[in-house]
Amino acid sequence: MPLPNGSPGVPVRILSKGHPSASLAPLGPNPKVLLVWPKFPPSFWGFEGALKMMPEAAMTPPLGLITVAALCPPTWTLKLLDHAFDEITDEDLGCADLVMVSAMHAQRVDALAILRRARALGTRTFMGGPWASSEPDVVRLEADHVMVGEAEEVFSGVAQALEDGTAQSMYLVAEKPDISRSPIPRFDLLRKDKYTTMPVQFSRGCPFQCDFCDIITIYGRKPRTKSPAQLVAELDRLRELGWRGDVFVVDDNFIGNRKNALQLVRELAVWGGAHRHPFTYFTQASVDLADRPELMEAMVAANFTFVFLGIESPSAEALSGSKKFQNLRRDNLEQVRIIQENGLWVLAGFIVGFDSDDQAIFERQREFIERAAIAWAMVGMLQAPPTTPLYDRMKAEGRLVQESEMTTNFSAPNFRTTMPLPTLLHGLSGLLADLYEPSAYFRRALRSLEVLKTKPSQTVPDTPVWDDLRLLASSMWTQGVRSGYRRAYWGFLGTVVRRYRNDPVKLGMGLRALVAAQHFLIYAQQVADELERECAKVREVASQLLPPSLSSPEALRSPNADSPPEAAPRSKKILNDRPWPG
Ligand code: B12
Ligand code: SF4
Repeated sequence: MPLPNGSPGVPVRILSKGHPSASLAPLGPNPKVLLVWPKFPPSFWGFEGALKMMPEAAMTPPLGLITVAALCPPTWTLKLLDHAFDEITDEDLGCADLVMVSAMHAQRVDALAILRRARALGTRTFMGGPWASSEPDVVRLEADHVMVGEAEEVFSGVAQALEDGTAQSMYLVAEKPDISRSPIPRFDLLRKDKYTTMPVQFSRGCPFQCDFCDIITIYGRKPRTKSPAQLVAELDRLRELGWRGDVFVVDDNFIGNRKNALQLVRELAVWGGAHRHPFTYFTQASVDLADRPELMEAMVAANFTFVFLGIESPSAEALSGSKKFQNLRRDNLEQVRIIQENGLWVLAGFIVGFDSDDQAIFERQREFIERAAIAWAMVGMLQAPPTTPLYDRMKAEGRLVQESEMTTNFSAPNFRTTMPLPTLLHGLSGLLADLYEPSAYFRRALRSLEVLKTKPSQTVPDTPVWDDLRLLASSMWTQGVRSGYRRAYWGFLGTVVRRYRNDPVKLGMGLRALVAAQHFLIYAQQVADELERECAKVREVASQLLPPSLSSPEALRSPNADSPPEAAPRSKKILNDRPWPG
């Protein structure tokens, strides 16, 4: 059913499913609205270990929620709570007229707990964000209203319906909005001292078609961008609010629309020059960034310092099998090197568990990562997120083993893999342990600085020296005195200071790698141990269910052995019922 969208002249369709929530009273024109961002479990990109040494409590705030906040009528009273550091009391939930929750899948345990608490206290709930968009049928059981899709062009109509008491239980936003009409997010609602990084978004969507990716099913394959002036206005707002330092351009693929990205970074360079470069930027991009010298040069001129690449695999079979064709056009190692030589420090994501992977993949990944000198390499398991072509294929092949259980990219896959599960768990465990063995990590980090060719235009924003000194002191105590890797720590610190004291950008990157070690080294080890424990359990369950010839360690270890068809899925349930290491 089409609903008024409140943006005159813009025909955006909302398909409403379910029932009008008639039993729920109108909110009236002045509701008190609580915006909640649930907790994450510890994760690779959560930097929990490093955060313990800092006054900040989280990396990045919830951009989706503060964007929705900017779409709320001005007569609504808004309060934002980030459960990473804010307590959420019954009073907060009970006194609100509406609790609006945003979450990605990884936050679902806490998101559900918050929705249930609010409901028990008689408060209305509304859920949106990437998880609601990918699994609305799970979310709708717990929330009074659910939005699937992006809010920009429809939210004023929905807000009106909430005020009037005619709001629906489910909104499916049929079209992707034109984000050049997106308002400036309500950065003012954030406790900025609690975050290390501020997010802005220039584009949504990605032109590629990797079969495991739900970006394209949630945000579409046609990248939509804001105008450069719009993004500059967001940066102006952040600057006025006193922010200095890191800004994460959270685009799915910053170069999805290269022409607009180039136009933006040229304007950012001018804007930065006029304001003594208050920010340093980082973003996510596809590896073909290496083929765009003009774009890399302009990004560096605008003060971009690092970039996350989705490399995924050194195996051509894995890349073509997953339709990641853009990574097959050239040698990815060479592309990484070009990007590093153009002044951008590279971090990247890698995946194991593709159908074509065999036991050799772990060593191939390790070798690639070492040769590419990628200090922060996230090697995770392939997962089949709902809505993706991979999910549909696994379902059609009868290989899905659970609907919605994985918590991180290190959880066992949610489908039956061709490689026996114990081999996969054990192989990833070994790979993580090798990559994040302290001397291997620091050696790689040092090489990543050696290959990086910083440019004179890159600068380090003026942040209070006192903050940096305090962090260094805390790092020296925690990592340099109390950690088990203190020798590698001091060796790295000494070399970085000696070599790069006259190159503030490299020095800064080196210190980031140093502090991040407290997260990556510990977290990777915990995950590696957990994977081994899971592996042992899978073998144990298999040995109870299978004849000895199929459940012997050799049979389960060998990629050529018949995989134990029943054992893997049944043991999966045990695996994911358990919390991840913290
Ligand atoms: C930045 C980012 C991160 C950052 C910061 C997270 C943060 N604090 O926001 C970091 C790097 C930490 C991160 C990590 C991860 N991320 Co992430 N991340 C993103 C990214 C690129 C941008 C998020 C963002 O700010 N978007 C901009 C806002 C404006 O968009 P939005 O949130 O969708 O909001 C709109 C609508 O959804 C809606 N809406 C949102 N909330 C609400 C609420 C209500 C009530 C309503 C009505 C509407 C509504 O309106 C908004 C405006 O249109 C997204 C991709 C994307 N395009 O969103 C992935 C994404 C959210 N991440 C994803 C994943 C999987 C992860 C990881 C699990 C990856 C991993 N390998 O470990 C980790 C988990 C994090 C953890 N600590 O455990 C997935 C989530 C999939 C899902 N279905 O839930 C996404 C979609 C990317 C992907 N497909 O891979 N991530
Ligand atoms: S390049 Fe990245 S964002 Fe684009 S479809 Fe592939 S995995 Fe998704």
